[in-house]
Amino acid sequence: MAGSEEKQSKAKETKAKETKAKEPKAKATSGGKKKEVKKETGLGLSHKKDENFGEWYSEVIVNGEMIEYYDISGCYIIRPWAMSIWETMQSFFDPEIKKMKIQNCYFPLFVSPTVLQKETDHIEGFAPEVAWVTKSGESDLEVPIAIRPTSETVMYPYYSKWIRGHRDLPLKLNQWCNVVRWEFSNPTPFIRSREFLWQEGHTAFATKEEADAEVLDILELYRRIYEEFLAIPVIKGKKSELEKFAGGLYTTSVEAFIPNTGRGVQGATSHCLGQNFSKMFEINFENEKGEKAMVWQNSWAYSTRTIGVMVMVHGDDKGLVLPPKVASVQVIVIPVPYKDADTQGIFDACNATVETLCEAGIRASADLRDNYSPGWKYSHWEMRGVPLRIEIGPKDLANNQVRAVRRDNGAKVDLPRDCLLKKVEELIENIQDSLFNAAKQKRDACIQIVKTWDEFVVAVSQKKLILAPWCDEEEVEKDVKARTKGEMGAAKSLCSPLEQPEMPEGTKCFASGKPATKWTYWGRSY
Ligand code: 87F
Repeated sequence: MAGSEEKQSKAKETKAKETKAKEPKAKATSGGKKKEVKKETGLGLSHKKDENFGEWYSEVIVNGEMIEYYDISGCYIIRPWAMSIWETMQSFFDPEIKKMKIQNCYFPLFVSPTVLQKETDHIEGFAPEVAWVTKSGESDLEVPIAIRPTSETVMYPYYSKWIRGHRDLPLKLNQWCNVVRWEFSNPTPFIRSREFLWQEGHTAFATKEEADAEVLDILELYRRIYEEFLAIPVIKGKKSELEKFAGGLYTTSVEAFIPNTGRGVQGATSHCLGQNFSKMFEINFENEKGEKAMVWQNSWAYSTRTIGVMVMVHGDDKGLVLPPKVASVQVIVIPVPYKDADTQGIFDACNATVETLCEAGIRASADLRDNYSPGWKYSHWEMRGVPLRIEIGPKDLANNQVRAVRRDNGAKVDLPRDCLLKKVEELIENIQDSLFNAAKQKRDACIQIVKTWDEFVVAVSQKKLILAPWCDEEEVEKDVKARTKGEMGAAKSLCSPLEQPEMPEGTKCFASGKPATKWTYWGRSY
């Protein structure tokens, strides 16, 4: 997470209009908006992704039935269509961490002020974002109670109690929960909301080596969530001193990029906390030699932000585009009956198709509603991003085939019913791969290598994802931020990729002219 200084300046910062997801004041539907794309079906989006990204995003998550706006700014209803995506990611991540012997637990939502403020260093910059309960009914609470923005201070007093000797280590806990951060800048559903869902892992080890290894194991799981499930390319890297979690030793992250806005987005973080918290919370143990030692700790999290990044990267002017691996409906089967066609025969074929697919583990369903036309249903399921549509009409019935239409590229293909399952499996796999490849190609096209300050300034104005040789000095990063400050927000370091390109002898820092020590990604960010 961003350093404290960054947090404070963020609260004041105004972001450019183009990235803003509009907060509707009264009614959150698209009613009354422009009707450019809307056809006779009454569905469709009134804003285009390339023309007004912020409005497009707001509209697509509402019309795609992921989000309903709520009457508290920065808070959103996560509807089943989005929640199921969260659950799919959970059902990958949870067993993976259990294989690593990490156990689930649940700590309370409320934090007493003494505990919260125990850790003054890291809380200082975040204090404005902490929400407090001050009343019960009409009476003031004797002591106000904070709502967790993260759980270090909630959990670590108990780590101190539970860890006594080396046999109590490692202690590896995770919780799936909500957290509240009262953000003041530009709330955006999923991306920056005042309440969000996440998992937070908190682990304690006897040695730094074990902690270091886990940081990277978790980071790899985060990469897999993005790349294998959400079909989004990410960069694994290390945060700068300015951008790391101030309470920790070092921070690693996976960074995604939104080409439309030219902004980087921190996808998930895995921190090595070192011994900062064990000192503060007295998390000590007796080691094998009978000496008193302090534990080494990590903490790591990914949140519902993942879903927002997915929408921003893959969505198009027809609505959501869901990668098959996270779509709760992978195949939607739609009957296309004509006046004198064998309607019952078509419906039976639809049901049989769904059954064949579901039996093989494909998430398929038929839309047999008789109060909507096939055309309306096409738009409806396109808006919701279902990866593959199967249409069955009289001609298909006669030819013992179905028509398959891909959501990602609109390609249509007739599939003989006797090899339907195999073909659909291939298509689904192909769609997943194509989405990733298309996203990677688009992201890579935005990467610009710069060597000098002048090139950097141009690249920032062109909304690039900048890779530059850097001297890795905090003062220089502060200077970069100050010199690029504007109404679109300053450029900052995103991460230094773990896989470093070669650095030729004598390479200079793009910003200071001093000797460069590492390649670092830079850009504006969410
Ligand atoms: C907001 C208010 C109070 C971020 C905050 O990244 C405290 C905080 O500590 C705060 N916003 N952070 C940093 C969170 C660090 C860390 N916690 C566990 C993670 C991963 C999961």
